[in-house]
Amino acid sequence: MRLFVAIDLPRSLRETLAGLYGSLPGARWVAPDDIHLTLRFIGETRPDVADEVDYALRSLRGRRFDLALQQTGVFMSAGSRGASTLWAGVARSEPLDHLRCKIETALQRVGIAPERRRFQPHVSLARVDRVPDPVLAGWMQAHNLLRTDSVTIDNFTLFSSQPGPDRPVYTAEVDYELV
Ligand code: 3AM
Repeated sequence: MRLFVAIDLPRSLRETLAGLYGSLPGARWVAPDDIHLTLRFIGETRPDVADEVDYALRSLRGRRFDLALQQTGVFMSAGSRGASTLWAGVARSEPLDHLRCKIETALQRVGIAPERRRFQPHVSLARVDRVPDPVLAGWMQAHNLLRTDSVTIDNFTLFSSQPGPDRPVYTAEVDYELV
């Protein structure tokens, strides 16, 4: 199974973000129920290793923290390797980095290969490869000052991802409490 660890955003934040939907013709928006903040992509995992991952994450003692979204940005796709992604940024915070480090350590302890890429906390909002550049630039300018209220994050989640007919299907497998 294909796994990733993420924060399943509280409904209030998802509703704020879903309020943007429809404002950018041609964008393919992430379904509001699927909006999340990825902490660590794990990838294809054997069932026995998935059990170990679950045990490692269960044993981790993480602290709850406040989270706010700010600004928008775009990851441009490299060639044909994927659609450009419009995202909402996450205010960098020590507790978020700390949680991310604890997850990384827990995963490496059960043999998951280290993550070499820099952590760029973001919430993917839409694929925008079909949006003309000037239209996207205008939208970004109008929404660059996006700010959401701060919400308390008191758990994180192990998700599985399966290919669906037109988009991946994300399933929350296990929630882990932050204290
Ligand atoms: O949270 P976002 O949408 O940024 O792009 C995928 C999604 O990120 C990413 O993992 C999240 C849940 O699927 N993802 C998918 N395949 C990946 C890969 N091979 C990947 N991230 C890194 N490497």
